[in-house]
Amino acid sequence: MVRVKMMAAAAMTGLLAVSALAGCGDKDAAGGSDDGKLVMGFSQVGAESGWRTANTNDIKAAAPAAGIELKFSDAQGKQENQISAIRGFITQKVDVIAFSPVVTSGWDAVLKEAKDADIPVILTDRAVDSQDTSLYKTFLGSDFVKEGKEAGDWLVKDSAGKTGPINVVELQGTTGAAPAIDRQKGFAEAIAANPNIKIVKSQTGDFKRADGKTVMEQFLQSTPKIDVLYAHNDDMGLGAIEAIEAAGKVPGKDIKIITVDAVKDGMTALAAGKINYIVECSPLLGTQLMELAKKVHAGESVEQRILTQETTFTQEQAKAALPDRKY
Ligand code: GYE
Repeated sequence: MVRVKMMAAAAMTGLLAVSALAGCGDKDAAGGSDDGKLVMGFSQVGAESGWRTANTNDIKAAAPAAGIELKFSDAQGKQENQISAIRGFITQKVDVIAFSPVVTSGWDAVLKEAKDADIPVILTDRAVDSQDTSLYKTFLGSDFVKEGKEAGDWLVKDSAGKTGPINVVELQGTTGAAPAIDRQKGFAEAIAANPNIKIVKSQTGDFKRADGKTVMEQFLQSTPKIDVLYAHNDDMGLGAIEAIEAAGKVPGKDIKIITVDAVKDGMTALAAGKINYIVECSPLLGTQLMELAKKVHAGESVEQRILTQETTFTQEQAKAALPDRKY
């Protein structure tokens, strides 16, 4: 009787084990899905900007083109959603986890969980501040300090020979996000070359158009003389343009505007003379990301840091580039 019971229990355990496996992303012994496809869990920041939409579309198109099954999760701008999405991917035993961390800090615990589960992690677009770099395989994305520096360099050149103070207001990206921290830093370093250039106000607009507009309205009310707006992305710059026009000023002339991203809407405003200069940040990371996923899954070594190729645009260059702009 006891023996029968034990056998029944063993059979049940066996069944449970099988169903547990089947529930785990239908993995085969090699870690792929049943149909041999590599499975990637991807946690996206949200849909805060035109850049983000272009990035999401590119990743969603690149996965099937590379024969990769994509499990896509939108965190709606919240770190806790990203952490639970990553935990979900670990439970599902995906082959590779990729994510664009909304902020830089607070990832060590969940990255450790992925490492313990033997699931390689790829950072895409934004960095984390984890000291232990073995927690992820690589970081694919732009050099945001360089972007900020290029924005500042343009202003230094543009202000050459001008006397008197040049008052700059700054619309920062999401507080604590790598591109906000680094674009602020690079810009500040570059404008130090001209002591006339001063940042008189600096506040977050969360990379969103609506926030760019409301914060610019406040800047306009509180600051009598604004010469330049530096916005960490096109969307905030475009929102600010609405506020500037509503205040009866001419964007691009009364207030010069520098932004980062070079998405179509930004480039259109640049070509129309409402923005003065845009530093490009490419959202088209999908194809490279899928190639990296295949490599890390195969156990091949990859570079710890992979930089995106980027350029800058003046108003004339924007006019020439617009017809072929992909995003
Ligand atoms: O510049 C901004 C987006 O992380 C590089 O996030 C990205 C930034 C991009 O919301 O528009």
